[in-house]
Amino acid sequence: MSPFKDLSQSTPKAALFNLAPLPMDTDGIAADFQRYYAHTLGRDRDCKSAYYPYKALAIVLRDRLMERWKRTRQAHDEANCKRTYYLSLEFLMGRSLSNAMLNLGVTDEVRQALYDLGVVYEELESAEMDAGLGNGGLGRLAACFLDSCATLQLPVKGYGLRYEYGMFRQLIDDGRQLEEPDHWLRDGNPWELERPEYTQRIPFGGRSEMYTDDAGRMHHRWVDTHDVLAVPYDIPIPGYRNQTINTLRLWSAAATDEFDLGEFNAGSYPESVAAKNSAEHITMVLYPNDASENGKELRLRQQFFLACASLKDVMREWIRLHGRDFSGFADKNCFQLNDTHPAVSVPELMRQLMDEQRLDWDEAWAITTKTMAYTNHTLLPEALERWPVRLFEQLLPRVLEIIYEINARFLSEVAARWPGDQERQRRMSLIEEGGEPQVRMAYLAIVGSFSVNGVAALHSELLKQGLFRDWYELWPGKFNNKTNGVTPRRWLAMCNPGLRDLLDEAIDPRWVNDLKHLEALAPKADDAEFRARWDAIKRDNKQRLADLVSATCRVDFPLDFMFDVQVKRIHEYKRQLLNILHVIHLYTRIKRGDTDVGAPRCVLIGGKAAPGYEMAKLIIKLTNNVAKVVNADPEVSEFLRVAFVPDYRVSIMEVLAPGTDLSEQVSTAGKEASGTGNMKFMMNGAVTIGTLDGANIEIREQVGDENFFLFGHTAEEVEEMRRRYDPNAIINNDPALLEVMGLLEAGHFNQFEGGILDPIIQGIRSPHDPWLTAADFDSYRRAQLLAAETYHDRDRWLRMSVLNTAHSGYFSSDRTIGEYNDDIWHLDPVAPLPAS
Ligand code: 26W
Repeated sequence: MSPFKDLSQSTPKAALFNLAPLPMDTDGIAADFQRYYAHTLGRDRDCKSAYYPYKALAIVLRDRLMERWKRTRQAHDEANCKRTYYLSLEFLMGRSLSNAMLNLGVTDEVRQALYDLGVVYEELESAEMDAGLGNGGLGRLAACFLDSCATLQLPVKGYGLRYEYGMFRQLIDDGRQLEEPDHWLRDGNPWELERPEYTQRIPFGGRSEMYTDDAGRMHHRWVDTHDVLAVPYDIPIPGYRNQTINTLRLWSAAATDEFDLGEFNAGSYPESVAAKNSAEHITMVLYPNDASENGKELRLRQQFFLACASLKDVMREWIRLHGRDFSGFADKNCFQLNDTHPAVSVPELMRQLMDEQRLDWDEAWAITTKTMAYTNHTLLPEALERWPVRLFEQLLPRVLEIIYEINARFLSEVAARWPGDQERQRRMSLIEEGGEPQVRMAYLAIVGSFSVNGVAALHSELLKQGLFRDWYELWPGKFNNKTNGVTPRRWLAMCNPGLRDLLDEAIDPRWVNDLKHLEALAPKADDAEFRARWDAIKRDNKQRLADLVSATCRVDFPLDFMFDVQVKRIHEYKRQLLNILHVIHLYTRIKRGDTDVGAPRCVLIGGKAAPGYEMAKLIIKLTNNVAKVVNADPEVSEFLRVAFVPDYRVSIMEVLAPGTDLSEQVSTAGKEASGTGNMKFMMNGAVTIGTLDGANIEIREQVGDENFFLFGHTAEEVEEMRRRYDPNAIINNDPALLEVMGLLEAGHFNQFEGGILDPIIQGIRSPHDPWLTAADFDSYRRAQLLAAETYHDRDRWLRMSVLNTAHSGYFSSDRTIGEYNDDIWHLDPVAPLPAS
């Protein structure tokens, strides 16, 4: 029998829930830790694993989150407040332990308690697996946003998928990437709370039919479906020291009993039990592609599964609090779509309102278009989602009918506005005609939303002028910009304790909640004593970075070298290749005895390649091959070291950002929507070398031209240049680049691997190279030289470093979320009820 049916005969007294608040002091925490470690987990002195002390501490903190969590939920219910739901296929949460300690305000107490018990905190911290339920920027942004919403006490709930396997683990073998599954839930997840009582049924397949109800009204229904259960798991999202705990609800797929047994006859019992698998496969694994869609059926299943389960969950809550009157629904609910991945929510909300709640089309459409808001995260055409109509027909027949109806009504609006403009109707249709008709998910998201935003100023402008031009002409008021941000809790207070302590002492300690206070650092850049302390902290952080590189790459990074870091997904547009070409250039100079290259430097590159992206994988191989040659040459390694850090992820960035001197943000202008790693580095006092792309532009505006190493063509110049791009002429006219290409072409970095780098060489030399790598080489080389010379001038560099942190306040995700709330969500903050 199902454990969540209401079968209990007992009626618990209020006393059951009347608990004294848990102690937050060292002794109280130590006592609980001991009890969980010895009694709950049953460990004794023979246990040598760091995992169990981690788990015991996680339970200690979870208890303390739990009591505040309930009070937050009750406060939201009682306030009858408007709420926002952040719908995302990815939440890249990383580790939760230190973040829970920091936000609960018990970091010192926990450390003291563990110290008293002889437990080393750092060991226990590293026993936690990263929750890697995302690819990169978009998924980590969702995680930063949840932190800010809780800190601002906004009633925002995240909805996502509980993938059994997160982002693959990257191993490097002979310089090449190998992928290994990330079974992150293997040892259990102390941060989640299963909520089987809120399970939802998700339909797939079947067909759509019409019927007449008792009142003689016609309706549609979706029948003969194969249903899958969606079981929610809740994760607490603590605000910073404010008693608020918001919720991230992740859905896990499970088979219904009838799914396997009803479908098949008694003769095929094993097959029918096996069919259970196909239901559970839906949330088995995160798709590891960022920036190229692959059109797999399972991915569309994931998208609908998230949309349908989340919308049903919101409906259930609405009906619990307001009954079946939907007239106030749009005033109290908002759905923020994280890219087009959950865009099937538009027709699915229509379906639930019409087919399940019996609203008519106009009522349902008014609600949908007043509640949906869409964020775009990329301009790359290959990343724009399109689903074959045929797939929709098989998997979601009733949803497809609704998409057709939305399209028909929309196109008649276009026809009315631009009579006779057939070409425009064809361009704007939600259905792309051609060999295989496709549903254009971005257009579906725009039609169904009242707000469409990009993630940095340039990106939002380019959307209006390019990709969404027709749409901007039709509905200019829908379009807006929300420049990304990152949470200063994780990305400064938690990952950089040295700097945190200095800031607490030097400026208003409320900086953690209001990052604008960092501005007060600016005058201190001129204070020599302050700079010396800044230098000492950076040095400690460089030591931590060097320890990580030594342990994972077997390369030594001397602390007095400039630490030059580029970490992000490997993609041609991000131009890790440009970075490597520059490394090769430095190598050629040093080899020739021309060692006047400014400060010696350690170049670190890290990031995962999508498993099917051969060029990205080759760039990893090239990096490792160059590293091998450079590091093995004693003449060179006096001035230059190179390493590729394997399995780049959130917990690695927590070590890299604080220890970095120079932040590489070198994408082809117009291609990187925003970037968020750039902000993490800046906050931690790194200076950026970058193009005028994404949020780099705003970073430079904030910090000032003189504290930023700018290079490269602008987005406009890039578009202009494409038509007459001649990389071979550029190479022939640039002795430095010619020499680099010469070494590559001579096989200097693939001596016993003949020809393997040819695709890279051909790419650089191709007049059709979309990333214009050769075009930016010379200005990149000059900017790098200036950076290295500047680094030599310790005072100058430290001043720049301080000013970068000082002017990074704008890039707090608290500012970003404040803008989402002011312009799109319009939520009132709600404080949790006081502890009884
Ligand atoms: C359909 C496959 C797919 C999967 C993920 C296509 C596209 C994506 C994302 C849009 C990729 C992504 O993470 N984009 C990044 O989003 C960040 C947060 O806004 C930005 O800072 C980055 O510039 C952008 O590349």
